[in-house]
Amino acid sequence: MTSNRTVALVGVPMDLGGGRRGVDMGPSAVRIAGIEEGVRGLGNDFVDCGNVPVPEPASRTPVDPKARFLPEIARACGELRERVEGILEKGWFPMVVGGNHSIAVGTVAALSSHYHKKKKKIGLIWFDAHGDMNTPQTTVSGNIHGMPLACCIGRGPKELTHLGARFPMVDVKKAVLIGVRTLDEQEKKEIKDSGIHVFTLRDIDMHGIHKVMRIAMEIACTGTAGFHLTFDLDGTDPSVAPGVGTPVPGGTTLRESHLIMEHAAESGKLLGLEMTEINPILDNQNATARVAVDLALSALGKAVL
Ligand SMILES: [Mn+2]
Repeated sequence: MTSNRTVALVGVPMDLGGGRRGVDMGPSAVRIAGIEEGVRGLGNDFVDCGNVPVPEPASRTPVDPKARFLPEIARACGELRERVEGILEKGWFPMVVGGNHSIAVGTVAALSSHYHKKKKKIGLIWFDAHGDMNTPQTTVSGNIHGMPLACCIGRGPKELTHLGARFPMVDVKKAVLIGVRTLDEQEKKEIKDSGIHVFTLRDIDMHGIHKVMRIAMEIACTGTAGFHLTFDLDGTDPSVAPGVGTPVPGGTTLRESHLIMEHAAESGKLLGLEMTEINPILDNQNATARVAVDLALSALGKAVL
């Protein structure tokens, strides 16, 4: 299957809002791993829109210990929103590469705003080992990369929850969290209280990723223009993707990860794709960026046959 569209890459070298340094090199690692050649090889056009400028953590002092670097992250996400909205207005397909997962707030703000203007909603599939459902009230670390899913469904600092033209950017009933296998105690309460759909690794083990994705896409696509897939590389097993900011054992296999992407491609409902938390410092010869490229190509329709 080829897709024959224009894929527009935006890098976000965001290293604010996480614990361990290095994910700012993710966009560069993905370019070096051959994203352009891969996308073109599927019959698409490719436009590299460059990187959104993000300040170096060392050049800034976090003010709020419960939401570290919030003003800087909100500014970068605002700029990302503008760029991705521009891409959508041209009819191009946005591929956003991070950077830590806080960048998803900007991408989702863009998609939500773009479709809101057309009087449509968007669905959201969030693939992750973690919940990303903390808020400044529940966080232990103060790291904003543990909060972006909460922000997308309207829970969190106003600077992030109100980045889009619509509030909440995504209705909680149209959002699905997949791959989760570690949660903070407070975060568990947030998840239950929010009513978000969650498929843990146990659910994937019990039912298979095929069934989980079919249900997830039905939730995210019913009554919406389609869905955004934001893929945290730490959702896959560390044996597959060792170079991630916060590795957690027991993730999806390489094949399960590809099947997620293949389902997304076959649905014809994928509005945007995001690959986050690639950390070349912790990686093995850029293996994680290469996996990220292969997975992204599957989401664009690359198939074995
Ligand atoms: Mn994440």
